[in-house]
Amino acid sequence: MTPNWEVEKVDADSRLARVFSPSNIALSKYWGKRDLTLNLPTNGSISVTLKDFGSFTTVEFHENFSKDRLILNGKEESHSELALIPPKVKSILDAVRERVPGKKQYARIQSWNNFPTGAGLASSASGMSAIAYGAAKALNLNLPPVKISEIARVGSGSACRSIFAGFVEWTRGEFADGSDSIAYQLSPTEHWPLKAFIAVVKDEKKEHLSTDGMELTRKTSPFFDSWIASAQQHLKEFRQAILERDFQKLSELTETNCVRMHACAMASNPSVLYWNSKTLELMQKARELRKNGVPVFFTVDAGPNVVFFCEASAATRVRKELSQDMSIRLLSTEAGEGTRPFDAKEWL
Ligand code: 2P0
Repeated sequence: MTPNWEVEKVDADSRLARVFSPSNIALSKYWGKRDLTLNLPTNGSISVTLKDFGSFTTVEFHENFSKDRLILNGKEESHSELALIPPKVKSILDAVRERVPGKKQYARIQSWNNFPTGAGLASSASGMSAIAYGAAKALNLNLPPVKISEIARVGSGSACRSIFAGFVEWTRGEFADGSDSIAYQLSPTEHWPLKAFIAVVKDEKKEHLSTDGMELTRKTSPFFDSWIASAQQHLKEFRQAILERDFQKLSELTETNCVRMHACAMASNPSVLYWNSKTLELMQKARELRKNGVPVFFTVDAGPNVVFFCEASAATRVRKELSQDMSIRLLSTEAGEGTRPFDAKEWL
């Protein structure tokens, strides 16, 4: 189906906003929740916001709407026989609506992802951040980005990072209400414009949803406490490597963090195993290239696909090496801006 960025308003009384929200890839990963409802993490994380891949989303409020609706990639999403939208989406809408005096209005959300489903790009990160930003904008609320990020987090943890550009940290926080578990920009895109290649290994839906995988890991992996301690402990070094643009250091930290997260998940019962043989082969490929002087490193999210980050100067070489592999589909992008309004005409 062809995306229709230019969604028509119901009529002049509609309160409508169009936003684009990018996906993000964690270098230091969020894997474990200390609060399931608020999506509070057991450890801080650091990500890179992606320039080209994300969700184009229209949020529209109207007094004539009789329920909230979510239309995702052209298809109505309903959570139950009652045709309700997913509870996490409702939580976002309610958190925004409760700030507006007067009669509650229902929303119609239409969201299009411009990346293939199953590409290993967290569609919940871009989708939920787009809804939070779009709802606030449609209702003319002048909320600071950190507040929108907090609202987005309740929809999906990683969504709180997509609000911001470049390198973004999401702190663990200590408080039960989540007020100190916030995302902020560590450094802007232009500080270190890394290139990213996503090697899509398989387009099938993943075996474990992230939330389920995280919970199973937290409850059953004997390595969970060590994973959390290690992830928390390395955050300072991550910040330093990014601020100093120390590629070798960032490579080591990112690959170690990725392997530890997956090792911890794999040790769950039943095992939470996202990799396949191709995943391992691609991870080795990054290491081999780096050994030969090419500044590139890998990371893997909750799926079999491998993301390669490299210095801009190495992008041609990395693309050439990876495009020889006919069994993967290669997507490329770079670090980019955070959630923002978009003019539909830009995309037609
Ligand atoms: C991350 N992931 O930091 C980690 C690394 C996947 C692997 O955040 O349950 O979709 O909605 O809060 O944000 C994916 O988890 O999970 C994720 P919920 P989310 O990017």
